[in-house]
Amino acid sequence: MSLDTTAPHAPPVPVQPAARPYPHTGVTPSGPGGLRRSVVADPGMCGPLASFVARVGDWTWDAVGRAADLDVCGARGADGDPCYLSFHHLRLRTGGVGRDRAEPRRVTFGDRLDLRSRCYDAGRLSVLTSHRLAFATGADGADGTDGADRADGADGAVGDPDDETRAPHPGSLRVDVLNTWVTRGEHGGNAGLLRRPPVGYDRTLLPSRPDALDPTLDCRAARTALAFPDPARAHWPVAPGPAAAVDHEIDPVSDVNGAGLLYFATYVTLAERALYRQWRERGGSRGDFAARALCEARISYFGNADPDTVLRLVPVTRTDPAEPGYEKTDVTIRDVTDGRLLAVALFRHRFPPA
Ligand code: KGA
Repeated sequence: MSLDTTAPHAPPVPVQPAARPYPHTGVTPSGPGGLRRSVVADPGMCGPLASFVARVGDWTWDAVGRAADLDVCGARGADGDPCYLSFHHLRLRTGGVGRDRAEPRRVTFGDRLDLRSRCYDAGRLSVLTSHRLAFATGADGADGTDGADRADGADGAVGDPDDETRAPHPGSLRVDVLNTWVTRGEHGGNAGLLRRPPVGYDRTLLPSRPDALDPTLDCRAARTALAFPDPARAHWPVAPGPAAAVDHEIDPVSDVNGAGLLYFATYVTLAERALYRQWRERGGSRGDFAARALCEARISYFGNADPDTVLRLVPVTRTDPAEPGYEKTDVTIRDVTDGRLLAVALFRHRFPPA
């Protein structure tokens, strides 16, 4: 036991030792295509949304590798060229209200988290992975439930088709990720990726994707409308202020992944940065930007780009006429040179948390 010596005139206050290490590397299989993972949040996944999303990406590759019995990182096509399980669509939704909303930015060092993941065959060389993440309480996640109940709700097991489209429970968040196997085309470069399966990939090892989890129609619509379909909020007016297009030269220091591709988490960083810049131009403060609660983040990846590319990001923000602190922003990301659409993103935020 150590003693608190910061207050010399007060009686010494015993400081409890940190809880014993949590088995954070624990991964157990959980039905077809599924696994459960105990996580202790480390600094690499905390803070920026993109850091959290990057960790979700690692969990996704690991889950697919286990479910399909494949070395995802070393995957190669029949011609010997590398194949990448590229991120094609990502949707993150947070459960809970006000300050209890289970937001990625609330995750801090040492938090105990329960992760349930399931991979599905999504056709056309694609895999859909559904992750549910819940804050556990207590040193072992032992809060009266085993943590799993908190992730899934006591009323539905993971894999229950009736449960698959459910919004996240209070205290949990869910991330649904669609990945597609790709390789570089004959001219190399990142602009013209091609669908290509790696040797040894057996989609029959994965359960079929529930139709309700198919993002294809939404993504197709987003590609033409430059925003995801959202009839319930179609009447929201565009917030007054500048359109605030942001040009960004892909930065080889920070934006490119270990395979030379524009990193999927970088798209999130750039889109959020465009949001922030627009927020500031609308007169918002730094503090208020950070205080907003993230309800949803969504992104469709339509293309990649080479490191010498300049990107143009255009955010369009709309406000709920009935609740002015409730906003959604659609962001497009294009190659400036030819106007090629690389991604469409959506963010929904509430401020102040209520
Ligand atoms: N999500 C879901 N469905 C989509 C979609 C999207 N983003 N984009 C297109 N679709 C649907 C589309 O509606 C169409 O449906 C079908 O997929 C084929 O589209 O056939 P339908 O029913 O009409 P399309 O455009 O013809 O596909 P394609 O030309 O074959 O191109 C597919 C790829 C995956 C090659 C292309 O979309 C692409 O390059 N996307 C970018 C992928 C990417 O770069 N991700 C980030 C890279 O980083 C990364 O993944 C890793 C691993 N990382 O960073 O570590």
